[in-house]
Amino acid sequence: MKHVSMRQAGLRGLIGVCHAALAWGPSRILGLLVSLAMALAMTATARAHPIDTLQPGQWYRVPNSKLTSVAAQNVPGSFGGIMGAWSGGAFDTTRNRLIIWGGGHGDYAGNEIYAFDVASLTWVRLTDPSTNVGGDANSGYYPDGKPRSFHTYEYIEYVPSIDRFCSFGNSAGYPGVNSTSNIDCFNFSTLQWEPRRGNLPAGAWGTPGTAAAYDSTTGHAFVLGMQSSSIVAEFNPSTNTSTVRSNPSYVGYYVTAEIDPTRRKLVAIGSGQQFMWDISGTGKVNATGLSTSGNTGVVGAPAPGLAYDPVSDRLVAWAGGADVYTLNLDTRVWTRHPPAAGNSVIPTAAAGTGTYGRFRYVPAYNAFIVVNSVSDDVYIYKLTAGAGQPLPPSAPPPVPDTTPPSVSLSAPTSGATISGAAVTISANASDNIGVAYVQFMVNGQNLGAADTATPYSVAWNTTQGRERVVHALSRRQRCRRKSNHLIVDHRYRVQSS
Ligand SMILES: [Ca+2]
Repeated sequence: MKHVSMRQAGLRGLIGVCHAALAWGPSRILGLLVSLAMALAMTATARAHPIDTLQPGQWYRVPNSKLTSVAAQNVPGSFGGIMGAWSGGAFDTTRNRLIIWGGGHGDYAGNEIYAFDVASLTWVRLTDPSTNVGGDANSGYYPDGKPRSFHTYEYIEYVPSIDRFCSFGNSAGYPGVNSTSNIDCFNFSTLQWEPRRGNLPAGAWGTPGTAAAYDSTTGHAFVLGMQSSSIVAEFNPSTNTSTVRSNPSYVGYYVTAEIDPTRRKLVAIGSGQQFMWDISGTGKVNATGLSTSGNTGVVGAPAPGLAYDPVSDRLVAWAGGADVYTLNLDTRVWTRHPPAAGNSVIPTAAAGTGTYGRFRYVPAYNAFIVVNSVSDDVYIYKLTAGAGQPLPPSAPPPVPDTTPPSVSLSAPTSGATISGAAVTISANASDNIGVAYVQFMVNGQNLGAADTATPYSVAWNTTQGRERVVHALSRRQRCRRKSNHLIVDHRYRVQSS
């Protein structure tokens, strides 16, 4: 009689489930790259962007790009005040949009935000104006809790480090001339103003004409007050705290502020003034009068456009017409750049109240953008050759992990009698985010390497091992969640002779 012994062995399928970080395993990444390459190719052939063919020194007038086309209706005051009433703009480098927000005083009550989308060359109204424009003007807010309408001068900036559009203090809140030290930021994802992030120190607010600039090195914003006791404040958006960074000095109205990140200088220029602060260190620094030569005419303009160009490593100024000016902070020389031969587009005159932040650099296209009034078109200018730095493709939104993973041993069936040196064990595994791997185990020991791709299987040499020999058929299935692994046990009756 043939001797038959039975061993009982628990076979375990261990499934590793991708939570977030592991969700993009090698196979998933490959698929993403393929589809991205196809999308880019299709875009290039289907629709060229006018900026793509703009040559250095050329201007482009965007057809039908007057902000009036999307203006809010039935708002007290004149819509033109949103730019013309000493108001500026900012540039959202994440979404490639020029942001317009302003008005205030007796000019315009609307606190709605507009964006000019560079990719589609169209305006969009991101929010609607508050309907109740009463309340306490000293608070800086309308009764609905949203910031009032203000002369925004040059104190509004997009802050990439927190992906927010922020107002650093404010002036001339509708309908009066009230100023506040409020630091309010707007979230483009939720299209909501957030709770106040803090308040500026004295000297950085309270007078018209305040200017601000974003520092790409620190991710902080620098804010420059006006008049006799003006100071520079540095705002850290990760702690919502402001630090006084300069001793008080006199800075008159109508300047625009920008940071040269290469030389670590905060520069303010306009109405004949030129100031500079060294922001490379910490602590308080004094304003330095900036003595320049060359084509300095643009300095006399009220709050001219001023934006740093990373390609030429220059500050670029504009104050109407087709000429553009660059400042080399090493030599302190201004250079005038007349339009290129063949350029036929001349932008409209700058607003007499100032251009402020409505002249901006567009990194994605290596170009500049400006808008002068609600009834003027948008203009785009190319200073240097070369394409821009395309926006990074948006990361796919994280998938909520709401479904527990599941795994089962599909063959042989649990409780089956198996034998031999190469029994194929197969498993099924699934999860709403992704399955990282399936690890087979025998009595707690790994059986082969983790299987990272379907079909999940392993060859089991049942003639080896030290499993306990039993003579009764047994079957046990256990399932439990252990961290992000799901473990399923099957028991098999192993027959050997
Ligand atoms: Ca600025």
